[in-house]
Amino acid sequence: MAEDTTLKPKTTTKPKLERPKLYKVILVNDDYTPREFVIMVLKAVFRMSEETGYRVMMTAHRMGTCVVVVCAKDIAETKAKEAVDLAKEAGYPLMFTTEPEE
Ligand code: TYC
Repeated sequence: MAEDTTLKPKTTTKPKLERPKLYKVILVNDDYTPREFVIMVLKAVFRMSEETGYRVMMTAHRMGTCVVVVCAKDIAETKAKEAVDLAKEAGYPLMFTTEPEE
């Protein structure tokens, strides 16, 4: 019967898509890579200005590490590899690592 029809409130919810985790690219200090080379890599791979590159390089030089950029995992890994490859080609031990943001 039509009178028995009860209208139920819609209780289904759209499954929420998890926001993809962001990753940090981290510049690691060493005793051998020239300062100018570090700045060149930061400018070439991470599109930094001379001034920002200098500041990031000096932060890693003084503190041991410096976060270069925070971005999607695949981009972080590609950029870190590009930067490390440039250093390897030039014979420097310069390291960039990636890690998930908290
Ligand atoms: N410590 C290096 C030097 O004195 C310069 C340098 C800075 C190297 C930052 C790596 O991530 C780095 N020549």
